[in-house]
Amino acid sequence: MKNKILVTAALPYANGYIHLGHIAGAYLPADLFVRYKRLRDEDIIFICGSDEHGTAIEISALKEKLTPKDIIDRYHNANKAAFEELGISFDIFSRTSNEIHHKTAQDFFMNLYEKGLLYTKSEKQLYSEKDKKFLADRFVEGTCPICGFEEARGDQCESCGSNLSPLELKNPKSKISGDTPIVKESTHFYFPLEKSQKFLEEWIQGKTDWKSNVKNYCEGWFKTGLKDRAITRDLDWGIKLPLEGYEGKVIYVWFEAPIGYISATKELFIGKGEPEKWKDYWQEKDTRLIHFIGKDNIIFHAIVFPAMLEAHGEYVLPENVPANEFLNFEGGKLSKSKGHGVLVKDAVREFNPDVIRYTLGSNLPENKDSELNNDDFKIKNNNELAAILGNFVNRTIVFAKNKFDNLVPERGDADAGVLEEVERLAGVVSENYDEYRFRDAISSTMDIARFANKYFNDSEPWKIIKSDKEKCGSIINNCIQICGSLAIAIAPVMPFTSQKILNVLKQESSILKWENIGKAFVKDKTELGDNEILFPQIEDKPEEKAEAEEVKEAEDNLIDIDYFKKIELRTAVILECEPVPKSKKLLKIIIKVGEKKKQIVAGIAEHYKPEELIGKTIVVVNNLKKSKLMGVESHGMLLAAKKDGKLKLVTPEGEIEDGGDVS
Ligand code: B3M
Ligand code: ZN
Repeated sequence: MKNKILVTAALPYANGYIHLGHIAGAYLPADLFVRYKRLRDEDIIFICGSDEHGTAIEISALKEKLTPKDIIDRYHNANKAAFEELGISFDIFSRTSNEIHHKTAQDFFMNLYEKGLLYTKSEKQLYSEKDKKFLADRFVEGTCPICGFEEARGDQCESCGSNLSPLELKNPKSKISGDTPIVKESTHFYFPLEKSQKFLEEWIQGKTDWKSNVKNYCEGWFKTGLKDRAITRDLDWGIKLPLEGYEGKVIYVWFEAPIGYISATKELFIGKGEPEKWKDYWQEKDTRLIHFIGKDNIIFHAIVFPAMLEAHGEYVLPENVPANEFLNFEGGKLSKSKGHGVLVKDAVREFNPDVIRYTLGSNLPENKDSELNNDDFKIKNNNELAAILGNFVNRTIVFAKNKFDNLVPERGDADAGVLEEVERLAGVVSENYDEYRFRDAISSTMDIARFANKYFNDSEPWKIIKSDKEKCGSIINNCIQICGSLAIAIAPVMPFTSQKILNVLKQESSILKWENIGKAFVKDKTELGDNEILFPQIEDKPEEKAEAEEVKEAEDNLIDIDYFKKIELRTAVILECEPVPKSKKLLKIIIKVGEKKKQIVAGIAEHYKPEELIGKTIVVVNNLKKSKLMGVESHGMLLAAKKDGKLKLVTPEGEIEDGGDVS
């Protein structure tokens, strides 16, 4: 039996809209991993939800003159919808305001309390007489004692990333009223993190497969020495302490939020009618618990929560915490708390969700911060998705439609090794997914499409069809099978496109199993569905286009129509053609332009054989001054189009006599 896999992605605060930085930090890598593992038939669940307590929520409510409940409802629903539109496939997206979570978190707290692991301590806290309350965490702002940033929050400095306590801030001010707080004593419960250090250090040392950014970060904490942490706060909004005599206190948000992963798992299985089954995932010791997070949450997921789970004793500890760094957008940090960034809800209106997933996935900040520009979506769509993947699927389907009556041609036995190669390439993709290298997983996925295009080009079915239709059918069958394999291989990163390919191939979703990659599962004579351009070109927006054109005009030295009219373009028919002696590139060509015969020399010998050209109608510049190329006279110039080193003659569509005016 395979081990169960329990994947969590950080619970986003329900006080703002999810942006692309969050997606690149935690949700997309988690979704890639989960979707890949599902294709491998693993027993895996994917847990997330909104983090709905803490001062972050209360502050947003104050700012907007709403209640915390208004705030969390608005953002929970909006974020849930945005995740769905982007194809982030949680098994559940729960919320920490649910009763089941309050109960689970209180039970967890009581478990530690009853074991005598927690202790109380009276401590100095900031208190605002004007606001009549203790100013916990984000209720205070002031100057960071480490880097001098003037808007550091009471819990953390956004500028240098240091974790802080309100008392450490210089010039503290209330976020509510701007009042300068006084210092007053308050009693809180503490979790003995200092005692856990030895255990945690040894435990993390054994994690040889953790990413170095995560391990280094933890080691930094161990060097400074872990300190006990207060796990209660003087606040109204939050999970009440389940103990008499502590009214007005709630459980600290960072203590209860990770427990939200457990509560959400319970809720998931209650919904499935198996209320005890959550235990199989949290309490079976072979479960692989994996937390996907951004780097600012490492301390809580790699140190504090494991220490809590260890202290509780009945839970598995994370096998891995593959945290990502930050994604910068157009040179600036994407940060929800400063209200700057690209929101998922807006991005999905503008771009195909798979294009967003692919573009972000190719730029994941896996080992260091990464950079994204708005143009990247267009560039990735046009230059990679459309040019490589979309192109291959399209040319295959169009060929089958036009030449094989829209049916999958018979399999035959041409090029038996191609599907094996596809399978081998998919093996590389697998390794990357298994080892949390998602950027590599995505680029190695594209290698399959690159290979597919090369196969199409090299086998030249458009030529073979003239001499051997059966063999051509066999080649196209291979290409169709590769389309099928691609639908599976791209499914983790581009689930919507995967489905579109399956629709054209008339395949059920049950075919989506990794083991089917490289198999010929599309049956002969299957009638193909409607072809759809998978990745339409993304054009510049009108204003960008106008700007680009202006720039181009200045650069290009544009000509006016009269200038163009001086060039006499005519149709001509090729009568004779031969290589120019000692030249690799030049052909000597005799053409007829209406009544006149003339000789031209053209540099197309590497692209056309002389005999292929005879009889072709082409377009020539008819009024070019005479020139000599390798000693041979030329009285004109033919037109040809060039792309990626390939050259094709410009020819008029349909029948037209030589000597015709081209304008
Ligand atoms: N809500 C922090 C954040 O949104 C926090 C994560 C909780 S994970 C248990 O970045
Ligand atoms: Zn700082």
